[in-house]
Amino acid sequence: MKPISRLDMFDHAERVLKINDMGTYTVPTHGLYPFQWNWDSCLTALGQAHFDEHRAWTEIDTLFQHQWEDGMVPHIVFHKQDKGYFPGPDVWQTGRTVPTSGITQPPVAGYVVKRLVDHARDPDLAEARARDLVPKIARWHEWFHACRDPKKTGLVAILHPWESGRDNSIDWDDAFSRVPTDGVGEFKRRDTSHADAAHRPTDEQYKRYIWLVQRFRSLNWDNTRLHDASPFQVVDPGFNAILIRSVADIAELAERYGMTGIAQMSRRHVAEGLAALESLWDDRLGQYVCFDRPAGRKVDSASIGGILPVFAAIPLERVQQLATRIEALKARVEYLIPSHDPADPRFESLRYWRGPVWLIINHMIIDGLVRGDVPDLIARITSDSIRLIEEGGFAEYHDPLTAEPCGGGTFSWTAAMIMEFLQ
Ligand code: 9WN
Repeated sequence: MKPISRLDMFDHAERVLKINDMGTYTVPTHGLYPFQWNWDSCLTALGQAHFDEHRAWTEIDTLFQHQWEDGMVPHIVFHKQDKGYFPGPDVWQTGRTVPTSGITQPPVAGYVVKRLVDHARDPDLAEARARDLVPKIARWHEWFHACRDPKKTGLVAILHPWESGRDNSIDWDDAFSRVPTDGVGEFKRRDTSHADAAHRPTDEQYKRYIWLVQRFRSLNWDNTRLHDASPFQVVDPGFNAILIRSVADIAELAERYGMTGIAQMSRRHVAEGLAALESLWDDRLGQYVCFDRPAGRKVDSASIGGILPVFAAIPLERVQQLATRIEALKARVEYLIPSHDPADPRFESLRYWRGPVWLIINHMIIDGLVRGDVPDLIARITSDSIRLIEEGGFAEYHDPLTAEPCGGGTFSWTAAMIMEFLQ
């Protein structure tokens, strides 16, 4: 791979976004992911806004055109047929005119919309588009609170590892081992024909992914039943932090636009979420950890999901502790921040969410660290992120020890995040 110079990097990133632009939505990368993915799209819009704000808003509008009647925003919208990805619409069978998957993904939309508004060069455009999106995003948030926190604990559960966006994280290993594989027929994975199998989840994990899809499909994707029917219900601190942050950002926009009901309801959820998040703090690891709902216990796993809460308005003392946690990781990798602690024997530097660095995560963590008065650490994470692209190109993710590019290449959210880092 030809190294990418820092001087050319911004323009190069813009080219990547244009290559992946399908007109009204952007694919994460051609081949491996030929559809619209929920959190990819939202984070990609942050990059598009650097050169075309209209286009950025369209990206999010398109996603919300496929919001379900119950409020859920699906994790994939299958705009066009493409045999290159498994599982496609024929497996999900959600019965929608434009097919979608039946699960969701980390709700970054609220955060992204507020960021687009705050950085807008065209504030009138931003306000008009945000006014339309705020009630839709608030409905999605309400869906989370109603369907993924039925006992009103203040925290929501994911029902499928794909919902976390961190598909094969070590966080899920225990809970996932209780997901059966019986009744899963033969299938042909497509991902491993585009990307190195050694960088991807295992076949065993794929069987369990599909078992869960089949289970939810047998319940007609009725979200009032899915939570209790799922053997996999994990409370991920990172996912919850993203939700809490987005709810807080929507509260602020709603207040600005006189949408008082949304603002009040959102503020209440933020307060409940932040209070409950505290129960996931782990003193030994110095970070947050997941909670396995059916097993009724915390998960002993030092992943990036437990550092991501810095993205929400957690107490300042916790921000400092998470900064210390990242400082400790500095000695174990060449490039921050690994998605799992290398001190854990389960760490794998090349395998997807079990070790590699993801620039979207670096972006959110940097944003949160601003409250912590740690400029050197922020500068270090930013420069590591840029060095990864210089050395490994616009890959989906990178080895934190060597910068080896992994997964798909020419990747939209990697390009978008670089534009944010370089701004
Ligand atoms: C399943 C598109 C998506 C990201 C996820 C990432 C990966 C899909 C897959 O790719 O997941 O949704 O097939 O591996 O884990 O975060 O949104 O880039």
